[in-house]
Order: sequence, then C-alpha cells, then structure tokens
Amino acid sequence: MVRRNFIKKSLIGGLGATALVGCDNSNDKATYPRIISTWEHGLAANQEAWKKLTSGSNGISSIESGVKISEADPSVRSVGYGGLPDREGIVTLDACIMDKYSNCGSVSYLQNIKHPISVARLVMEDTPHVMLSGKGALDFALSKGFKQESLLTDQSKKDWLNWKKKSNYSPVINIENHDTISMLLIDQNKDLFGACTTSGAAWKMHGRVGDSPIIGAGLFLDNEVGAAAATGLGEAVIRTSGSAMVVELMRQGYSPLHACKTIVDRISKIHKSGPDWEYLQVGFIAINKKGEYAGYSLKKGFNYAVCDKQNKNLLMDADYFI
Ligand code: SD4
Repeated sequence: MVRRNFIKKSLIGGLGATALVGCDNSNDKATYPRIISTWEHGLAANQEAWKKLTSGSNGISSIESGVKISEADPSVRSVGYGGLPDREGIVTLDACIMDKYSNCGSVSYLQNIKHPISVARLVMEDTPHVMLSGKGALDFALSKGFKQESLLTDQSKKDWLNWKKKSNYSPVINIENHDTISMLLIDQNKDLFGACTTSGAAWKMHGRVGDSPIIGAGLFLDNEVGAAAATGLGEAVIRTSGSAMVVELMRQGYSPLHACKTIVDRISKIHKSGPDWEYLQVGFIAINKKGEYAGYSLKKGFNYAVCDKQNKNLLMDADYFI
C-alpha cells in the first residue's frame, strides 16, 4: 500500500518560509538544483549544502559540507561525534561519497575521527582505492592531517552503560540507531552527487560494518540515471544491494517512488519470517536525472528533507509499506 506524502513542516532560518501543504504530487515535480537528505537532521545538513552550492561550491564540496553538520552535532545520535557506540563502548564510523563521474571513496570501521566523510573524499581523490578500513583508514586520515579525538560523549557513554545492564540487542526503529545521514544532490547542470555517513547501528558487535560505506548498498548513483541512498538496518540493505537496485530500476523507467517501493517490497519478502522482522526498518531516498525524487520506507516513521528553490527546505514524511 502506498500512502500519499504530505509535507510535515518546514525549516529553516535563512532558507525557509513556514509551509504546510496537503497531499499532492509535489515529489513528482522535476527541478534542479535540489538536495534531499534522510531524517530531520537532514534539514540543517541541506541548509549548509544549499548555501555552499548556491555560493559557487561544486557538488562534491557542497554535500561534504552538508553532512559534516550532522557528523559534528552531538545531538544526532548515530552519526559522527555523539554517535552511539558498539557493544564494547567504542564509536566506529562508516561513510562514503560518490560523484558524477562514478568516482567514489569510502571508510569503514574508522575510529576517533570526527569527519569520516572528509576522509572518504580523500580516499576517492588521493588514492587508487575505493575503501579503506579500520587502522588503515585511521593511519591514512592522520597522514592527511586529521586529528584524533574521542567521539564518545558523556551522554553516549551513559546510554551505553545503561544498555549494558541488559545487553539486549533489539534496535528501536526510527530513533537513536537509525539516523544515518544520506544526502543526494542534483546541481544546476543536472549532475549528481551523493554522500552517506553514520556511526552505524547502536550496540552492534565490535567490528561490524553496515551498508553505509558500501557503494551500491548504502549509496549509489549513475549520472545518466539517478541516485539513491539508504537508512535503516544495514544488513537488509546489503542483502539486496539496495541503492544500486533502486538506480537500476530508475534506469528501466521506474519513477523514484516506484523504484524505492520495489526494493522495499523485496526486503520485506526476504525478512518477513526472519528474527529481525520485529525491529526491521529500512528507508530509501532517490532522485532521478530530472530532479524528481521520493522517499519510501518499510515501516511508518521515516522522513526526509528536501531543499530546492520552490519548496525551500521541507521535511517530508515518506510513504511506507506497513
Ligand atoms: C547501519 N544503515 O549501520 C546504518 C544505520 C542507519 O539510520 O542507517 N541508521 O546499518
């Protein structure tokens, strides 16, 4: 069942007039430039990216700057600084970035670096590789002048100690541990860029890497077709190569909404009788070459921020399956 989108609320000083608009097909409207990001904290990230883009920065610098806002914000509990740790109380970060030429860079299982997206960008630009992981990623970051710092805030440590009392790994959907920021940007030339950054699922096993640094899973784009990115339980997204599949469906002519919905249906079929069904949430955002976009999730509660000239910067409730 597809439910209609409605615009929930708007932000933000500098960009947005307040708007409340009823059900419509606004997400089918083509326009560019346009930036879409997962979750409510995507509003602030969009605002920064938009500011950069419209003052002359290129697409890749604009999305990097945008998602860095979430990485630095300790109130965003599953990205960068302030992100919830793994079972051992250690914050480990995953991030990736991709540009219009299909250049991409990624870091996984990175520790003590506040802006993994910037390290991912340098992996893309300054190495012959796509992904660096763990100590190698950290060494690379240090060689590029990044400074080590603790990312575990007092609040996150408190939450972890609290969690440890029961040590029950049962993610709470849509809050705390499902707030990866994924951002997709189409610029004034209709070129596409994408970024994704997270501290991953809270209370994950130490060493666990999710979908977010995996090109094709957490993020994918093809500049001839469109871009897609994911949030939610990474294992489910990896199993279906989620973002790559959404883009491939758009290549076949599906709308962004239909493409996202098809992959969410597939994830639902695979997991329906599995042990993680109860807490499973996945959401996708997608944008095509015309700037048409959509967000769609398995369960109710996923929202995403859309920034363009017409709508300013709005938080949209995604359509959902259940
Ligand atoms: C992960 N996909 O590590 C990430 C978590 C997430 O919104 O998206 N949270 O599985």
